[in-house]
Amino acid sequence: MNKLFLCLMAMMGVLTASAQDAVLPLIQNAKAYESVSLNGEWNYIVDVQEEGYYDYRMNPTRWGFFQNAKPQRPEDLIEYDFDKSPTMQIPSDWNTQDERLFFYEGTVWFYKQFKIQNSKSDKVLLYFGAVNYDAHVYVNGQHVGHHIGGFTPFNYDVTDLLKEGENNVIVKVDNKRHAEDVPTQIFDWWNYGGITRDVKLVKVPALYLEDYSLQLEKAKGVKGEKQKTISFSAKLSKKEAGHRITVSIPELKLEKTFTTDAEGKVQTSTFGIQAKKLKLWSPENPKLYEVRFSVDAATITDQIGFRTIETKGKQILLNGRPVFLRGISIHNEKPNGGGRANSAEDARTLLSWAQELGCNFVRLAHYPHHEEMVREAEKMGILVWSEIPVYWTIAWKNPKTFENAKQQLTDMILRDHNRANVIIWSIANETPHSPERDDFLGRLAQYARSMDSTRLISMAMEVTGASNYVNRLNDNMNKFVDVVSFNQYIGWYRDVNDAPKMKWEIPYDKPVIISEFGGGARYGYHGEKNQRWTEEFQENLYRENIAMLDKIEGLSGTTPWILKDFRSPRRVLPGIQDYYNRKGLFSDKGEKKKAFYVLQEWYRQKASQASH
Ligand code: GCB
Repeated sequence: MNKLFLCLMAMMGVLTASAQDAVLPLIQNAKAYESVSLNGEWNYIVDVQEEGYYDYRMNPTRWGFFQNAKPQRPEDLIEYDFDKSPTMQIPSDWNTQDERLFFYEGTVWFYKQFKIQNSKSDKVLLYFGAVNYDAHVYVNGQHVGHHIGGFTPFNYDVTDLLKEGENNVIVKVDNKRHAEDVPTQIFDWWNYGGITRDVKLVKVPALYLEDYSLQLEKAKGVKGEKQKTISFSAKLSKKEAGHRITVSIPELKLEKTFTTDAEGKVQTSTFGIQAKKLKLWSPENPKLYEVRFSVDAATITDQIGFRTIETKGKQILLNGRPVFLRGISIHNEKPNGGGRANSAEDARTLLSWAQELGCNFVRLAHYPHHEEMVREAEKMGILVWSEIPVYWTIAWKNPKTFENAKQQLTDMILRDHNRANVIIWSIANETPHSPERDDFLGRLAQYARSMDSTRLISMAMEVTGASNYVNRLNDNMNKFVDVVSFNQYIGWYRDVNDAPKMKWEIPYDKPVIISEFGGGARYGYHGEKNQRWTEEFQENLYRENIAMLDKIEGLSGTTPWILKDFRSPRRVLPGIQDYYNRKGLFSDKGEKKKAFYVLQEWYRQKASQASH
């Protein structure tokens, strides 16, 4: 097959054998391996009409930009040139990097040239932390894969495509919205496009641990037990029996060896450890152990904490003791101004604000955040609710939409299932009730549970059964979730004076989380408490809501909306919103609004009453 034919096949979605082989399941703990960062300056071409992809008849073009062609003779016609195109820093979103692209939703091509010298590694994976939304990836002109979903990592085996000396990666990124996508066409946050998280080449051995899970077994009443049980499972990158996988925790003087079955797996196996030896992970003591995993001669390390999370009636039990989740919702936006947050430093700033507020919990809304948000939160002792963007009116009947949501859920779980602080997988937000939606979400919840039975499943529901002053939660999804969570906006989308009169009926014997409440205020705008958009209005709204919500039976936590003002195309009011949703307790520049102190005060009280 000649190269042009291969390229055409790739363009038409007919992947070549090598390209198809390149798509690999997500590697567990990519951080643990030696890697070469491809972050930094990438050239980019804004391609409004996808000239680099289709010809004028909408067939695959023979001028495909992925070829990075250069004129060979003076008469050659080539109408693009990556080397002469502008550059932007990767990772980033294009909207805040180039002012022409602030509102742009479409295709941008990215190009990075890099050198490989004396590379000695058995296998090389090209790893993307996230690309929003639709990405075609090419290495040295060869299509290696197509990925959809803007917030989850993915990787390809590019070992055979790389060569000594100069190489290039080209990524076609498209963030146009479609009704069948996840999220769908309408959502209340900025559709930041681009290669928004780190890109790297990860060097792995020929045989490596594709996935592993190490955690404390869920057991009622762990308190007082003499022996605790740890469970381990693993999967190699090849289906080969007889390989030895050793798990060791030097600090605990613990070492166990397991042998893989014909599938290359270690099925869930358990072993005991003396209870008094093991320090459990908790917000008060976020203890992480260094754990070494060896496959044959190769060893990687991870930092792992041990804790249990379960529910009992209307309580959430962390390490066997009831916990009240003093939370806040967060978007994965930079702490100062808009733009996608993309570093551990951004994560630390956002999380330190949450801690100052008195939080022991964050809802990472409405999609999987940067891995560092989860890892930093784990080190800081902050529990996490992690979510996929099944948001509002998803195309419930479309099987591809279901597969897409399922894939995003899979990759979210795969990436973070060894993080002790992640306690809730959320499968949706504010979805309209219908039999199709129930079927979709029911299957998704069951799938999430089959992937990870050790954590709690939830989703942010809506209150639908409201009569005058009685709010009744009535959602068929109740039977699939461990924690009943719902959003409510008394004081913002409904009169705040209703708050003292409201009665809440939650007819389920399950813990309750109020996954959203809040209202907007522009920082520095002051007035009476009934003057919308003032800090005083928002402050009063928080006071009234807290008084009302605190009375809900089984209330196990809240994650008010939201830590910081965030960009949204829905929020256009000049002088007030200016394309920001103003429900933040911090302004977009990180200034505290008055309502911050109201919530902080309540959380202080809650903390002083709590065992966690
Ligand atoms: C909601 C959504 C959230 C919005 C928020 C609002 O219920 O879940 O994504 O941003 O309301 O500000 O209206």
